[in-house]
Amino acid sequence: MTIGQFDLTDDQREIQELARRFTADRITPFAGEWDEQHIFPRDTIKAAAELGFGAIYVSEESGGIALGRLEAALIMEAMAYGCPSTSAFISIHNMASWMIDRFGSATVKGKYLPALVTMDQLASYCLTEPGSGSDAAALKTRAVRDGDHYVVTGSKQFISGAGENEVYVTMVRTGEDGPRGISALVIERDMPGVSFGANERKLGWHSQPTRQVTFDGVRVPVENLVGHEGDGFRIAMSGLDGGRLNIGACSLGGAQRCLDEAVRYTRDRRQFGKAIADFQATQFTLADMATELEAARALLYVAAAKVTGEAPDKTRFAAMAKRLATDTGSSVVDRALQLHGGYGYLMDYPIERFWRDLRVHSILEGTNQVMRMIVGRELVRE
Ligand code: FAD
Ligand code: 2MC
Repeated sequence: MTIGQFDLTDDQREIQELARRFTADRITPFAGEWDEQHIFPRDTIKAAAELGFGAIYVSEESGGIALGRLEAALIMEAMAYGCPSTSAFISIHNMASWMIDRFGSATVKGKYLPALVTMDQLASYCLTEPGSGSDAAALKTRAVRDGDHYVVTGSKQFISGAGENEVYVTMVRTGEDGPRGISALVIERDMPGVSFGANERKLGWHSQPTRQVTFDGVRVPVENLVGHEGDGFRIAMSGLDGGRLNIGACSLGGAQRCLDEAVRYTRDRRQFGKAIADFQATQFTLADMATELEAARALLYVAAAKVTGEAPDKTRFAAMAKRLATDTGSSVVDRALQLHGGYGYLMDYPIERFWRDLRVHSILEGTNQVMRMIVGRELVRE
């Protein structure tokens, strides 16, 4: 879709169909078990890479499939129909890999991207610290230059994939306080001095681990710098422009699944002598769910086109779309749960898993208050 053209192209429909088929075969039948037993589905993730889904917007020169952000959103949305947690995990890998491809030197790209595009190695994105979440530019992990190495000390909090993933695109302080003193470094899991906390016990996102990462005097070659010293915050934020679209898309996909489940369930379930879908109250609820979902999807697709096209207002649109898609997604899933009555609360039906998985999308990759901050301050600045 280009802006002003309100339909997907044939190529976009084809990629969407490919992702839907992959989801139906490889994700949907297993996602309940991954959630319940906290299984990290590395084989399925590797199979996604065979379709190019490990490097969706990485350039072809680096082995990626070089698609736009709308195509990425379509893929994430389709996979989230089966499992939002696994889809979001793949999104984070894509974001970190893209940062290396877009801003890295030939050396750092050559060193890491071949194994990342095939997902033989997986990448994490390390911005948040125990003392700096929303105020990301206050991060304290320090990298001090020592000859042709940086010596990195500090810790990162809530890192998706930590412990499992091999590659950590890490925002570190090489200079002054504030955003301009931050650089982006690629750190490997197996470098001496890297260690991991316990796997966090979470409400949702059970198909992937979340851990603290600690760097204790880790010696990282200077060639692992992504971009120049001081560029790290800008690089981290431009990664998040796309990441936020994908998280929004994961909410749309999860919510669409729950809407479809609710339509099916309310047509089958009978009370007071008829299907509950025959009550107008039910139809009005379903109508609102579908309408709000389509509105959020439309904004997200426009925002995705803006990020692909490097539009000047892309960050604001990505923030608006993330805020609306994640809040709407959770609200749609909540109503789907209500329409299932007591059964919606049981693990026998998938709704409660989506309810738990989508909840965190309003918090991570920037809370929805931070999204409002990004939009609001630009509005009053204009
Ligand atoms: P805080 O910043 O302490 O915020 C607490 C509350 O205060 C929030 O409601 C917030 O919106 C509000 N608030 C803060 N400042 C303001 C303000 N100025 N105005 C209004 N309200 C405000 N991070 C990574 O770097 N990499 C990852 O892979 C990653 N994965 C994650 C996975 C999970 C499961 C979770 C839960 C988090 C993950 N995060 C990751 C961290 C996530 O990005 C942060 O949790 C998030 O940015 C919020 O930071 P915080 O938790 O420190 O909350
Ligand atoms: N693209 C490029 N550059 C950007 C940018 C973007 N989207 N956003 C900001 N910048 C630049 C900005 O232009 C400025 O550059 P300069 O110094 O040249 O003027 C610099 O970065 C600093 O920007 P701000 O002045 O906006 O920085 P501030 O400290 O006020 O706050 C804020 C920015 C609040 C928007 C940012 O800290 C933020 O997004 N916080 C939320 C943190 C977050 O999203 N964490 C997610 C972690 S990842 C995760 O959760 C996962 C699951 C992977």
